Amino acid sequence: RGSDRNPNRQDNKDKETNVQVLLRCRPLSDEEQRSNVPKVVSCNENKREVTVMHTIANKQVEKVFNFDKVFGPKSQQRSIYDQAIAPIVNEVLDGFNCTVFAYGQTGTGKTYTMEGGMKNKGGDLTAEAGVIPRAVRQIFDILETQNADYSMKVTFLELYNEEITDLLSPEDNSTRPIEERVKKPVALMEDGKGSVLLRGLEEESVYSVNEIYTLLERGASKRRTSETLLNKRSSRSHSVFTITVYVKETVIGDEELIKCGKLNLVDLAGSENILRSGAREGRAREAGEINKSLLTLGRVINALVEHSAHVPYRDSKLTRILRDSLGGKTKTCIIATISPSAYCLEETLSTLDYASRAKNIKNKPEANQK
Ligand code: ADP
Ligand code: ZZD
Repeated sequence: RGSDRNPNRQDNKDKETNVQVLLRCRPLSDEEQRSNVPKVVSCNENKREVTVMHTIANKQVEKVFNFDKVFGPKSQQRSIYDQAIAPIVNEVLDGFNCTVFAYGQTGTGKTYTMEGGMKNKGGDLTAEAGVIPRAVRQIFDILETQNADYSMKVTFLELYNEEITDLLSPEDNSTRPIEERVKKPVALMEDGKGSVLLRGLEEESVYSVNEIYTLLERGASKRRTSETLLNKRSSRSHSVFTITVYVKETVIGDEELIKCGKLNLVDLAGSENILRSGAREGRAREAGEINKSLLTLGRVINALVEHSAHVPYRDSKLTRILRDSLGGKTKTCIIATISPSAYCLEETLSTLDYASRAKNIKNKPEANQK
Protein backbone atom coordinates (compact mmCIF):
# COMPACT_ATOMS: atom_id res chain seq x y z
CA ARG A 1 0.00 0.00 0.00
CA GLY A 2 2.88 2.31 0.67
CA SER A 3 3.37 2.59 -3.07
CA ASP A 4 0.08 4.46 -3.35
CA ARG A 5 1.49 7.37 -1.40
CA ASN A 6 2.26 10.58 -3.14
CA PRO A 7 6.01 10.45 -3.78
CA ASN A 8 6.13 14.24 -4.09
CA ARG A 9 5.72 15.30 -0.53
CA GLN A 10 8.97 16.37 1.09
CA ASP A 11 12.32 15.34 -0.27
CA ASN A 12 14.19 16.29 -3.41
CA LYS A 13 12.45 19.63 -3.81
CA ASP A 14 15.39 20.84 -5.90
CA LYS A 15 14.84 18.29 -8.62
CA GLU A 16 11.15 18.96 -9.05
CA THR A 17 9.79 20.31 -12.30
CA ASN A 18 6.23 21.25 -13.08
CA VAL A 19 4.26 19.46 -15.73
CA GLN A 20 4.38 21.70 -18.81
CA VAL A 21 0.96 22.70 -20.05
CA LEU A 22 0.44 24.02 -23.58
CA LEU A 23 -2.77 25.31 -25.04
CA ARG A 24 -3.76 25.00 -28.67
CA CYS A 25 -6.87 26.57 -30.16
CA ARG A 26 -7.98 25.21 -33.53
CA PRO A 27 -9.31 27.48 -36.29
CA LEU A 28 -13.01 27.57 -37.16
CA SER A 29 -13.69 24.98 -39.85
CA ASP A 30 -14.74 26.14 -43.32
CA GLU A 31 -18.30 25.22 -42.52
CA GLU A 32 -18.26 27.10 -39.22
CA GLN A 33 -16.88 30.13 -41.03
CA ARG A 34 -19.55 29.93 -43.72
CA SER A 35 -22.28 29.90 -41.11
CA ASN A 36 -20.67 32.74 -39.15
CA VAL A 37 -20.21 30.86 -35.92
CA PRO A 38 -19.26 33.44 -33.25
CA LYS A 39 -15.82 33.16 -31.68
CA VAL A 40 -15.30 33.54 -27.95
CA VAL A 41 -11.62 32.71 -27.64
CA SER A 42 -8.62 34.91 -28.36
CA CYS A 43 -5.01 33.79 -28.03
CA ASN A 44 -2.00 35.94 -27.28
CA GLU A 45 0.99 33.75 -28.04
CA ASN A 46 3.58 36.28 -26.87
CA LYS A 47 1.89 36.82 -23.54
CA ARG A 48 1.11 33.08 -23.36
CA GLU A 49 -2.46 34.04 -22.58
CA VAL A 50 -5.92 32.82 -23.61
CA THR A 51 -8.97 35.03 -23.15
CA VAL A 52 -12.52 33.71 -23.20
CA MET A 53 -15.42 36.11 -23.59
CA HIS A 54 -18.74 35.12 -22.14
CA THR A 55 -21.93 36.64 -20.87
CA ILE A 56 -23.14 36.24 -17.31
CA ALA A 57 -26.47 37.87 -16.47
CA ASN A 58 -26.24 40.10 -19.56
CA LYS A 59 -22.76 41.26 -18.64
CA GLN A 60 -19.72 40.62 -20.82
CA VAL A 61 -17.12 38.83 -18.76
CA GLU A 62 -13.56 38.05 -19.82
CA LYS A 63 -11.70 35.18 -18.31
CA VAL A 64 -7.94 35.01 -18.78
CA PHE A 65 -5.77 31.88 -18.51
CA ASN A 66 -2.00 31.54 -18.69
CA PHE A 67 -0.01 28.54 -19.91
CA ASP A 68 3.60 27.60 -20.54
CA LYS A 69 2.94 28.07 -24.24
CA VAL A 70 -0.08 29.17 -26.23
CA PHE A 71 -0.67 28.23 -29.87
CA GLY A 72 -3.40 30.18 -31.65
CA PRO A 73 -5.65 29.08 -34.55
CA LYS A 74 -3.00 29.89 -37.16
CA SER A 75 -0.30 27.79 -35.53
CA GLN A 76 1.29 25.17 -37.74
CA GLN A 77 2.06 21.55 -36.84
CA ARG A 78 5.73 22.22 -37.46
CA SER A 79 5.94 25.19 -35.12
CA ILE A 80 4.28 23.34 -32.24
CA TYR A 81 6.66 20.48 -32.78
CA ASP A 82 9.78 22.60 -33.02
CA GLN A 83 8.94 24.78 -30.04
CA ALA A 84 7.38 22.31 -27.66
CA ILE A 85 8.09 18.69 -28.58
CA ALA A 86 11.57 18.64 -30.13
CA PRO A 87 13.17 19.56 -26.75
CA ILE A 88 11.28 16.67 -25.14
CA VAL A 89 12.55 14.21 -27.74
CA ASN A 90 16.10 15.37 -27.02
CA GLU A 91 15.52 14.50 -23.37
CA VAL A 92 14.39 11.01 -24.38
CA LEU A 93 17.68 10.53 -26.18
CA ASP A 94 19.44 11.68 -23.01
CA GLY A 95 17.83 8.78 -21.15
CA PHE A 96 14.70 10.36 -19.69
CA ASN A 97 11.18 9.04 -19.90
CA CYS A 98 8.79 11.61 -21.30
CA THR A 99 5.05 11.73 -21.85
CA VAL A 100 2.91 14.03 -23.97
CA PHE A 101 -0.86 13.97 -23.36
CA ALA A 102 -3.48 15.59 -25.59
CA TYR A 103 -6.54 16.60 -23.58
CA GLY A 104 -9.73 18.30 -24.80
CA GLN A 105 -13.25 18.04 -26.11
CA THR A 106 -13.88 15.82 -29.14
CA GLY A 107 -13.36 17.74 -32.36
CA THR A 108 -10.83 20.22 -30.98
CA GLY A 109 -7.77 18.67 -32.62
CA LYS A 110 -6.23 16.09 -30.27
CA THR A 111 -5.68 13.53 -33.01
CA TYR A 112 -4.72 16.22 -35.51
CA THR A 113 -2.07 17.42 -33.06
CA MET A 114 -0.75 13.99 -32.03
CA GLU A 115 -0.96 12.16 -35.38
CA GLY A 116 -1.84 14.65 -38.01
CA GLY A 117 -3.67 14.55 -41.27
CA MET A 118 -2.84 12.61 -44.38
CA LYS A 119 0.00 10.24 -44.65
CA ASN A 120 3.15 11.37 -46.30
CA LYS A 121 4.51 9.87 -49.48
CA GLY A 122 7.90 8.23 -49.42
CA GLY A 123 8.89 9.13 -45.89
CA ASP A 124 8.92 12.92 -46.21
CA LEU A 125 6.84 14.77 -43.67
CA THR A 126 3.92 16.81 -44.92
CA ALA A 127 2.86 20.09 -43.31
CA GLU A 128 -0.05 18.17 -41.78
CA ALA A 129 2.04 15.56 -39.99
CA GLY A 130 1.58 15.63 -36.24
CA VAL A 131 3.70 14.90 -33.20
CA ILE A 132 4.05 11.11 -33.65
CA PRO A 133 5.49 11.01 -37.19
CA ARG A 134 7.69 14.04 -36.44
CA ALA A 135 9.06 12.52 -33.25
CA VAL A 136 9.85 9.27 -35.05
CA ARG A 137 11.66 11.21 -37.77
CA GLN A 138 13.66 13.32 -35.30
CA ILE A 139 14.75 10.31 -33.26
CA PHE A 140 16.10 8.52 -36.32
CA ASP A 141 17.71 11.69 -37.70
CA ILE A 142 19.62 12.33 -34.48
CA LEU A 143 20.74 8.74 -34.01
CA GLU A 144 21.85 8.41 -37.63
CA THR A 145 23.82 11.67 -37.47
CA GLN A 146 25.49 10.56 -34.26
CA ASN A 147 26.29 7.26 -35.91
CA ALA A 148 24.97 5.76 -32.69
CA ASP A 149 24.68 2.08 -31.90
CA TYR A 150 20.99 1.94 -31.05
CA SER A 151 17.85 -0.13 -31.02
CA MET A 152 14.24 0.80 -30.70
CA LYS A 153 10.88 -0.71 -29.82
CA VAL A 154 7.39 0.59 -30.33
CA THR A 155 3.98 -0.29 -28.91
CA PHE A 156 0.61 1.16 -29.82
CA LEU A 157 -2.47 0.44 -27.74
CA GLU A 158 -6.02 1.57 -27.39
CA LEU A 159 -7.90 1.66 -24.10
CA TYR A 160 -11.66 1.51 -24.35
CA ASN A 161 -14.01 0.81 -21.48
CA GLU A 162 -11.06 -0.43 -19.35
CA GLU A 163 -10.08 -2.93 -22.01
CA ILE A 164 -6.72 -2.75 -23.72
CA THR A 165 -6.46 -3.51 -27.42
CA ASP A 166 -3.15 -3.96 -29.18
CA LEU A 167 -3.18 -1.84 -32.32
CA LEU A 168 -0.05 -3.55 -33.62
CA SER A 169 -0.95 -7.20 -33.22
CA PRO A 170 -0.86 -8.85 -36.64
CA GLU A 171 -4.26 -9.01 -38.27
CA ASP A 172 -5.36 -12.65 -38.27
CA ASN A 173 -6.84 -13.18 -41.64
CA SER A 174 -10.45 -12.88 -42.48
CA THR A 175 -11.55 -16.40 -41.60
CA ARG A 176 -13.17 -15.11 -38.42
CA PRO A 177 -16.03 -12.66 -38.15
CA ILE A 178 -14.85 -9.08 -37.91
CA GLU A 179 -15.89 -8.53 -34.28
CA GLU A 180 -13.63 -11.38 -33.19
CA ARG A 181 -10.71 -10.24 -35.27
CA VAL A 182 -9.99 -7.01 -33.43
CA LYS A 183 -10.07 -8.60 -30.00
CA LYS A 184 -6.91 -9.85 -28.44
CA PRO A 185 -6.99 -8.77 -24.85
CA VAL A 186 -3.87 -7.46 -23.21
CA ALA A 187 -3.41 -8.05 -19.49
CA LEU A 188 -2.10 -5.39 -17.15
CA MET A 189 0.08 -6.81 -14.40
CA GLU A 190 2.59 -5.66 -11.79
CA ASP A 191 6.19 -6.74 -12.22
CA GLY A 192 6.98 -6.83 -8.50
CA LYS A 193 9.18 -3.74 -8.69
CA GLY A 194 6.24 -1.39 -8.78
CA SER A 195 6.07 -1.04 -12.57
CA VAL A 196 3.29 -2.33 -14.73
CA LEU A 197 3.65 -4.95 -17.38
CA LEU A 198 1.41 -5.29 -20.40
CA ARG A 199 1.22 -8.99 -21.13
CA GLY A 200 0.34 -9.88 -24.68
CA LEU A 201 1.21 -6.49 -26.10
CA GLU A 202 3.21 -6.69 -29.31
CA GLU A 203 6.59 -4.97 -28.90
CA GLU A 204 7.99 -4.41 -32.35
CA SER A 205 11.68 -3.80 -32.84
CA VAL A 206 12.11 -1.20 -35.55
CA TYR A 207 15.08 -0.17 -37.62
CA SER A 208 13.85 2.59 -39.91
CA VAL A 209 11.36 5.42 -40.18
CA ASN A 210 9.48 3.63 -42.92
CA GLU A 211 9.16 0.54 -40.79
CA ILE A 212 7.51 2.59 -38.03
CA TYR A 213 5.22 4.29 -40.55
CA THR A 214 4.09 0.86 -41.75
CA LEU A 215 3.27 -0.06 -38.16
CA LEU A 216 1.37 3.21 -37.67
CA GLU A 217 -0.61 2.38 -40.76
CA ARG A 218 -1.45 -1.02 -39.32
CA GLY A 219 -2.50 0.63 -36.07
CA ALA A 220 -4.60 3.29 -37.76
CA SER A 221 -6.32 0.66 -39.89
CA LYS A 222 -7.06 -1.62 -36.91
CA ARG A 223 -8.52 1.34 -35.10
CA ARG A 224 -10.77 2.14 -38.03
CA THR A 225 -11.99 -1.46 -38.07
CA SER A 226 -12.93 -1.35 -34.41
CA GLU A 227 -14.53 2.07 -34.84
CA THR A 228 -17.00 0.80 -37.38
CA LEU A 229 -18.01 -1.86 -34.90
CA LEU A 230 -18.47 0.44 -31.95
CA ASN A 231 -20.15 3.67 -32.73
CA LYS A 232 -18.22 6.71 -31.45
CA ARG A 233 -15.48 4.56 -30.02
CA SER A 234 -12.76 6.98 -30.95
CA SER A 235 -14.08 9.81 -28.83
CA ARG A 236 -14.31 7.46 -25.86
CA SER A 237 -11.05 5.65 -26.24
CA HIS A 238 -7.50 6.58 -25.30
CA SER A 239 -4.59 5.68 -27.51
CA VAL A 240 -1.03 5.35 -26.33
CA PHE A 241 1.93 5.17 -28.72
CA THR A 242 5.22 4.38 -26.99
CA ILE A 243 8.70 4.40 -28.43
CA THR A 244 11.61 3.10 -26.37
CA VAL A 245 15.15 3.90 -27.48
CA TYR A 246 18.32 2.14 -26.33
CA VAL A 247 21.64 3.77 -27.14
CA LYS A 248 24.94 2.05 -26.51
CA GLU A 249 27.52 4.31 -24.93
CA THR A 250 31.19 3.52 -24.90
CA VAL A 251 32.72 4.88 -21.76
CA ILE A 252 36.35 5.36 -20.80
CA GLY A 253 37.75 1.94 -20.13
CA ASP A 254 35.74 -0.78 -21.76
CA GLU A 255 32.65 -0.76 -19.64
CA GLU A 256 29.53 -0.66 -21.73
CA LEU A 257 26.59 1.52 -20.78
CA ILE A 258 23.17 1.47 -22.34
CA LYS A 259 21.17 4.63 -22.18
CA CYS A 260 17.44 4.05 -22.37
CA GLY A 261 14.67 6.59 -22.87
CA LYS A 262 10.96 6.18 -23.41
CA LEU A 263 8.47 8.48 -25.09
CA ASN A 264 4.73 8.04 -24.49
CA LEU A 265 2.39 9.91 -26.83
CA VAL A 266 -1.16 9.83 -25.52
CA ASP A 267 -4.36 10.84 -27.28
CA LEU A 268 -6.98 10.91 -24.52
CA ALA A 269 -10.71 10.29 -24.83
CA GLY A 270 -12.81 13.42 -25.41
CA SER A 271 -13.06 15.39 -22.18
CA GLU A 272 -16.84 15.82 -22.64
CA ASN A 273 -17.04 12.17 -21.61
CA ILE A 274 -16.26 13.15 -18.01
CA LEU A 275 -19.06 15.67 -17.65
CA ARG A 276 -21.49 13.24 -19.20
CA SER A 277 -20.49 10.23 -17.19
CA GLY A 278 -20.79 12.19 -13.97
CA ALA A 279 -24.33 13.21 -14.85
CA ARG A 280 -25.75 9.89 -15.91
CA GLU A 281 -24.66 7.07 -13.69
CA GLY A 282 -26.76 3.87 -13.62
CA ARG A 283 -27.69 3.27 -17.22
CA ALA A 284 -24.61 4.99 -18.53
CA ARG A 285 -22.44 2.62 -16.55
CA GLU A 286 -23.96 -0.42 -18.21
CA ALA A 287 -23.55 1.15 -21.61
CA GLY A 288 -19.85 1.53 -20.85
CA GLU A 289 -20.23 5.26 -20.98
CA ILE A 290 -18.49 5.98 -17.75
CA ASN A 291 -14.95 6.62 -18.65
CA LYS A 292 -13.28 5.30 -15.57
CA SER A 293 -9.80 6.07 -16.86
CA LEU A 294 -10.63 9.67 -17.72
CA LEU A 295 -12.40 10.21 -14.39
CA THR A 296 -9.49 8.69 -12.49
CA LEU A 297 -6.99 10.82 -14.40
CA GLY A 298 -8.83 13.90 -13.13
CA ARG A 299 -8.86 12.54 -9.58
CA VAL A 300 -5.16 11.72 -9.71
CA ILE A 301 -4.40 15.26 -10.90
CA ASN A 302 -6.51 16.72 -8.09
CA ALA A 303 -4.88 14.54 -5.47
CA LEU A 304 -1.40 15.53 -6.66
CA VAL A 305 -2.23 19.21 -6.80
CA GLU A 306 -3.79 19.12 -3.35
CA HIS A 307 -0.89 17.05 -1.97
CA SER A 308 -3.28 14.39 -0.75
CA ALA A 309 -1.75 11.45 1.08
CA HIS A 310 -3.53 9.02 -1.22
CA VAL A 311 -3.36 9.25 -5.00
CA PRO A 312 -5.84 6.86 -6.66
CA TYR A 313 -3.49 5.61 -9.40
CA ARG A 314 -4.74 2.06 -9.03
CA ASP A 315 -8.34 2.93 -9.80
CA SER A 316 -7.98 2.82 -13.59
CA LYS A 317 -5.87 1.23 -16.30
CA LEU A 318 -4.80 4.53 -17.82
CA THR A 319 -3.43 5.86 -14.54
CA ARG A 320 -1.73 2.54 -13.80
CA ILE A 321 -0.03 2.52 -17.19
CA LEU A 322 0.98 6.18 -16.98
CA ARG A 323 1.51 6.42 -13.26
CA ASP A 324 5.10 7.57 -13.53
CA SER A 325 4.03 10.45 -15.77
CA LEU A 326 1.92 11.97 -12.98
CA GLY A 327 4.00 12.87 -9.97
CA GLY A 328 6.78 10.43 -10.88
CA LYS A 329 10.19 10.50 -12.59
CA THR A 330 8.89 11.13 -16.10
CA LYS A 331 8.93 14.55 -17.77
CA THR A 332 5.37 15.35 -18.71
CA CYS A 333 3.71 17.78 -21.06
CA ILE A 334 -0.02 18.24 -21.56
CA ILE A 335 -1.39 19.78 -24.73
CA ALA A 336 -4.90 21.07 -24.03
CA THR A 337 -6.96 21.62 -27.17
CA ILE A 338 -9.97 23.92 -27.52
CA SER A 339 -12.34 25.25 -30.17
CA PRO A 340 -12.85 29.01 -30.64
CA SER A 341 -16.61 28.57 -31.16
CA ALA A 342 -19.25 30.12 -28.87
CA TYR A 343 -21.12 26.81 -29.04
CA CYS A 344 -18.28 25.09 -27.20
CA LEU A 345 -18.01 27.68 -24.43
CA GLU A 346 -18.86 25.44 -21.51
CA GLU A 347 -16.47 22.68 -22.58
CA THR A 348 -13.76 25.21 -23.36
CA LEU A 349 -13.94 26.73 -19.88
CA SER A 350 -13.87 23.29 -18.35
CA THR A 351 -10.78 22.32 -20.40
CA LEU A 352 -9.03 25.57 -19.47
CA ASP A 353 -9.74 25.02 -15.76
CA TYR A 354 -8.53 21.44 -15.93
CA ALA A 355 -5.36 22.38 -17.80
CA SER A 356 -4.63 25.25 -15.40
CA ARG A 357 -4.89 22.92 -12.45
CA ALA A 358 -2.51 20.45 -14.11
CA LYS A 359 0.21 23.15 -14.20
CA ASN A 360 0.66 22.58 -10.47
CA ILE A 361 1.67 18.93 -10.76
CA LYS A 362 5.33 18.41 -9.94
CA ASN A 363 7.45 15.54 -11.24
CA LYS A 364 11.01 14.57 -10.36
CA PRO A 365 12.61 13.65 -13.67
CA GLU A 366 15.47 11.20 -13.36
CA ALA A 367 17.49 9.68 -16.18
CA ASN A 368 17.38 5.90 -16.50
CA GLN A 369 20.44 3.89 -15.60
CA LYS A 370 21.32 0.49 -16.88
P1 ADP B 1 -10.23 15.28 -31.73
O1 ADP B 1 -9.15 14.27 -31.88
O2 ADP B 1 -9.97 16.24 -30.60
O3 ADP B 1 -11.61 14.69 -31.67
P2 ADP B 1 -9.61 15.92 -34.46
O4 ADP B 1 -8.14 15.90 -34.40
O5 ADP B 1 -10.30 14.75 -35.05
O6 ADP B 1 -10.23 16.22 -33.02
O7 ADP B 1 -10.01 17.27 -35.21
C1 ADP B 1 -11.34 17.54 -35.64
C2 ADP B 1 -11.30 18.18 -37.04
O8 ADP B 1 -10.69 19.47 -37.00
C3 ADP B 1 -10.48 17.37 -38.02
O9 ADP B 1 -11.09 17.44 -39.28
C4 ADP B 1 -9.13 18.06 -38.04
O10 ADP B 1 -8.45 17.87 -39.25
C5 ADP B 1 -9.51 19.52 -37.82
N1 ADP B 1 -8.49 20.26 -37.06
C6 ADP B 1 -8.23 20.12 -35.76
N2 ADP B 1 -7.26 20.96 -35.34
C7 ADP B 1 -6.89 21.65 -36.43
C8 ADP B 1 -5.93 22.69 -36.68
N3 ADP B 1 -5.16 23.16 -35.68
N4 ADP B 1 -5.82 23.17 -37.93
C9 ADP B 1 -6.61 22.70 -38.92
N5 ADP B 1 -7.53 21.73 -38.76
C10 ADP B 1 -7.67 21.22 -37.54
N1 ZZD C 1 -4.76 10.67 -37.91
C1 ZZD C 1 -4.85 9.64 -38.91
C2 ZZD C 1 -3.58 8.90 -39.03
C3 ZZD C 1 -5.99 8.66 -38.53
O1 ZZD C 1 -6.72 8.93 -37.60
O2 ZZD C 1 -6.11 7.65 -39.22
S1 ZZD C 1 -2.17 9.89 -39.57
C4 ZZD C 1 0.08 8.90 -37.37
C5 ZZD C 1 0.25 8.45 -36.06
C6 ZZD C 1 -0.35 7.29 -35.63
C7 ZZD C 1 -1.12 6.56 -36.51
C8 ZZD C 1 -1.29 7.02 -37.83
C9 ZZD C 1 -0.68 8.17 -38.30
C10 ZZD C 1 -0.85 8.69 -39.70
C11 ZZD C 1 -1.26 7.69 -40.74
C12 ZZD C 1 -2.18 8.02 -41.73
C13 ZZD C 1 -2.54 7.11 -42.72
C14 ZZD C 1 -2.00 5.86 -42.72
C15 ZZD C 1 -1.09 5.52 -41.77
C16 ZZD C 1 -0.73 6.42 -40.78
C17 ZZD C 1 0.45 9.31 -40.19
C18 ZZD C 1 0.51 10.61 -40.65
C19 ZZD C 1 1.69 11.15 -41.11
C20 ZZD C 1 2.85 10.40 -41.14
C21 ZZD C 1 2.80 9.09 -40.67
C22 ZZD C 1 1.61 8.56 -40.22
